[in-house]
Amino acid sequence: MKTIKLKVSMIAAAMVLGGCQPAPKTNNTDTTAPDNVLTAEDAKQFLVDAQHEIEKMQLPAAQASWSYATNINYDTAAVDAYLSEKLSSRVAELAKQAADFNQVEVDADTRRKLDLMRYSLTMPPPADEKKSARLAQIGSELGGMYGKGKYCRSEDECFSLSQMSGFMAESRDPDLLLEYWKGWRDVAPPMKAMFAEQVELANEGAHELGFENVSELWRSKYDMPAAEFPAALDKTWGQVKPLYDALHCHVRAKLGEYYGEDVVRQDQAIPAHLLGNMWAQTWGNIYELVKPTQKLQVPDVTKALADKGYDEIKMVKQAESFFSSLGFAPLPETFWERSLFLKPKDREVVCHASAWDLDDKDDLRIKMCIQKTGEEFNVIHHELGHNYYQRAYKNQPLLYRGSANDGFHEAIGDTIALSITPKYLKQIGLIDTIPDESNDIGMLLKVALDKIAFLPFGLMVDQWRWKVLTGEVKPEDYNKVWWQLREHYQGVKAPIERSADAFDPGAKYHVPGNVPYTRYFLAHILQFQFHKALCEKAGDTGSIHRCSIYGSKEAGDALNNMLSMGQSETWQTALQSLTGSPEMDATAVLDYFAPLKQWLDEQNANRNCGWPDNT
Ligand code: X8Z
Ligand code: ZN
Repeated sequence: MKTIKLKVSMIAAAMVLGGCQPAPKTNNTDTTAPDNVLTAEDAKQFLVDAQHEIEKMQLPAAQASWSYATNINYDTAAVDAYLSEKLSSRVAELAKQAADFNQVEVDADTRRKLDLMRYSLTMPPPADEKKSARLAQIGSELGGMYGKGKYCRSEDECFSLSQMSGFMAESRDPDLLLEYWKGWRDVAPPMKAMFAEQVELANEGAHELGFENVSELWRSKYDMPAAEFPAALDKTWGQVKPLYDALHCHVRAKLGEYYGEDVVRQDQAIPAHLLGNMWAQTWGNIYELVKPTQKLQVPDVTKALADKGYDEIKMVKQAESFFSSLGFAPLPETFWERSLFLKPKDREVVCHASAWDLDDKDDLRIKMCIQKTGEEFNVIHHELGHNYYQRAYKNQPLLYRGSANDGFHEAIGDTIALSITPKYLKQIGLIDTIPDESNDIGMLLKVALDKIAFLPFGLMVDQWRWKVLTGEVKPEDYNKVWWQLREHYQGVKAPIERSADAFDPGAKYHVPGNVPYTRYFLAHILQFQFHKALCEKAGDTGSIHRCSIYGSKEAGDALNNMLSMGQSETWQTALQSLTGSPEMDATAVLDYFAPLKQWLDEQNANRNCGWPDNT
């Protein structure tokens, strides 16, 4: 992860990689300005050169990274680590040079670019060559360990994560669920020592860049002081917590009815293996267990895709056509030629879905081991949202080729997926009739099980990581604190005692992959703000949860305007340009789910809600 394009990190979000040309003037080397004093002109020239140099280094690094992620072996690992180290060590040098201009008076645009350069690395390497190479090697190895991870029940019966995710979604046998839950987590203990070493090395790099530690660096990227960012998150979480608590209460009660109250105790956190997802981060797969008792029509997208004969490529084409209906140009031919849509049988790949922009021109790709489910249909929209964002800002200067903040990048495809309503499914022929509004509680509950259940998970991953990165939590307490936070935020607990060497955070892609996670919390709030604003532009005046912006050029134009800004303005300005307000605000979430909240409160009236706070 390092790319400005993120390529290396594979998600679209990230950072600059680095390098630049004739060394920019620094305090030590400048010979043109009197007394070696850096000037605003020097800063501008430095940025021109630096962006040019980085641009040239990025493509090969991204190609090596793609080759590794789509074919994990000894050689691709070596080339990826080599080029990624070259790039990130050069970017780190440039970031330090950018800091030399901290006291120079420059215009706002120059200051923004210099700052973006300083913040661009996720795991900054120390200047020491050996340490920098070791950091790159660890990054590459951890990614490979996760990608290759599997659980073997016996010598000749092994399961991939994709397979086990499918079982977790469908099985209702608690013993089997526990077996997969536990089996997958066995991939992580071997990562722990390397992860701890990586933290040390990257903290050294962050320190050289003038940050206390990597935590401060990560929190510096939000157009506000790093120290104020956690409070902004807490405020938003406070807005949605009553809705989460109501959902949790209902789900726990229904799981208690199904599995027995000895398995799901009604005064405790919910055991993590029963929620239909390997990490208990989205719960939509247990809709059937928690749905209202009255018969409701809720479209089953997985079934509709099968009934209509959709294969993986057709699912992607359908998602593309949504963006086309908004006025976005079709994806390039190379997207179809170079993307990875299916899990290959002959080699190991990193199946975790990602979107790539290799050259900042038109080489867009996704990498996914697509399953033919409604859930994955949403993930395809998510990934394409990254690609369309990347294309919209490709003409910005390199340092502005990014999203307004990383939550924006994660929110775009999800925003589009909020428009996969029954009305839309009927329009594209996936279902035959649109259920009337009396069925809406079912649909709202299904969406909440994914989107509202996700929120505390989206928050806690980096609450854990920030503590790890500041050194507040040491390796011996990694797992203990992970589960304290899981319980505190999510009200979810480990179903069995965890062993002393367990490293459960390592069993979540973004931890070994070093992808900051707060972006997904932000995205889950922002997407409702975007959806509301776009529905207004589209002139859809009905209930917000029934709105689809499919076919609206007005909505498409408004969206494209924000996407094309890239990172050239603060995220608050970008947000205002689309929604009319610069504030991140969960009111749009609460409005969307208002009928469900009322229904949940009625269901929960005589129930015991909540779980013991362990902090
Ligand atoms: O990692 C992703 C995307 C790629 S950026 C598939 N997501 C998070 C996750 O899977 O944990 C999307 C939602 C949360
Ligand atoms: Zn994403």
